[in-house]
Amino acid sequence: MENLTREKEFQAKLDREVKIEPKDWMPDAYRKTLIRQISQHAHSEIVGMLPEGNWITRAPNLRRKAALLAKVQDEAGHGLYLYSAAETLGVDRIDLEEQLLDGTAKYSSIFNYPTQTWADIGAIGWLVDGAAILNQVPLCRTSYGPYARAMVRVCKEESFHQRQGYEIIMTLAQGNEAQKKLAQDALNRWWWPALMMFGPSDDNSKHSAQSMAWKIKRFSNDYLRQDFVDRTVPQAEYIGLSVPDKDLKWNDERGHYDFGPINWEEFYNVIKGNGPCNRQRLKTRNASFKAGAWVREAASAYADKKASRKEVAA
Ligand code: BYC
Repeated sequence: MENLTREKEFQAKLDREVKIEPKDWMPDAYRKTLIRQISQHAHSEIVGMLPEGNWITRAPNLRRKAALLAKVQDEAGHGLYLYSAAETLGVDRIDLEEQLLDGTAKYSSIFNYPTQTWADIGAIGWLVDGAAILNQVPLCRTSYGPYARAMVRVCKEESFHQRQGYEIIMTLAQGNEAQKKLAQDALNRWWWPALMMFGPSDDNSKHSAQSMAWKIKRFSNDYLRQDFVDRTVPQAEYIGLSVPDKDLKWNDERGHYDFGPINWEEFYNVIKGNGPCNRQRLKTRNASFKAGAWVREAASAYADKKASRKEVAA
C-alpha cells in the first residue's frame, strides 16, 4: 500500500516535470531502466572511439587530424560523464565496465561496422553524430536530473561533430570523380546502419512504452528515425549524393519522406554480437583495459596515500 502511494506520488512528480534526483525515492524498475540505458549509452561512447581512432594516424592533413583527435577525446569525456551519472544510481563503474568487457552489456550497433576509407570518418560525423543528436537532444529533458544535465554538454559537442563530418563529406563530394565516389560509397555503407541506431520499430521496442511514461524517453524510436530521414535527405541532395534507398520518396500527404524497409535481421544479428566488427571491438577494449591497469593502480594508490595523510593530520 505504501509503495503504491509512493509510486503515485512519483508519477505525479514526473507529470509536473519535476526532475528526479539521486536521493529521491524511485521505483526499482525506474532505477534499473536508467542504469541499463545510461550504461549502454556510456559503453557506446567508449566503443565509438574505436572506428574513428582507427583513422587518427591516417587523417589527410594536420587540420583534419587535430579535429578528429579532439572529437575522439570528446567521446571519452561523454563516456565518463555518463558512467558518473550511472554511479549516482548506486552502481559501481567497474562493474559496468566489466559487463562491457565480458560482452554481456550492449552498446550501439553502429560501432560494429568498419571504417574502410577516410570518407567513413565524414559519414560517421554527418550521419552517426547526426542521428545521435536527434536521439540525445530530447534526453536533455529526461526525467532523471544527473542524466539530463550530462546530456546538455554532450549535445553541444555532438553538434560540432556533426558539422565537422558534414564538412568532410561535402569537401569530398565537391572534389574529383574518385573523391565523389569515396563520399557516395561511404553514404551507401552507413545509411542503413545509421537508421538502425534508433532501435527496433515501435511495435517491437520492448522498453519504449514504460520509458515514455516515466519520461526517460521523450519520443519513440520510429518518430526520431523519421525525423532523421526528413532532415538528412535534403543534406545529401545539397551536396549531390544519393541516398541508397529506391523506395525513398517525399509524401505530400504525410509531410514526410517514405522510406524502404529496414533489414531487422541484420540489426538483431549485430546486437547479438555477430556484426562485422563485434569481436574485434571487444578484443581491442579488453587489450586497452589490461594495458591501462597500471594507471588505475597508480591512481588508487595515490588516492589511498592522500586519504591516509588526511587521517594522520586529523
Ligand atoms: N544498438 O526497447 P528498445 C553515439 C537494444 S552513442 C544496440 O527500443 P530502449 C555516439 C536495447 O538496448 C549512441 N542495441 O530499447 C557515440 C534493448 O536491449 P536490452 C548510443 C540496441 O532502451 C560516439 C533492445 O534493443 N545512444 O551516438 O527503449 C560517437 C530493445 O530496444 C539498439 C544512446 O545510447 C542499438 N542501436 O531504446 C558518435 C542514447 N537499439 O537492454 C556517436 C540513449 C536498441 O533490453 N539510449 N537496442 O537488452 C536510447 O535512447 C535508447 O536506449 C535506445 C533504445 C533508443 C537506443
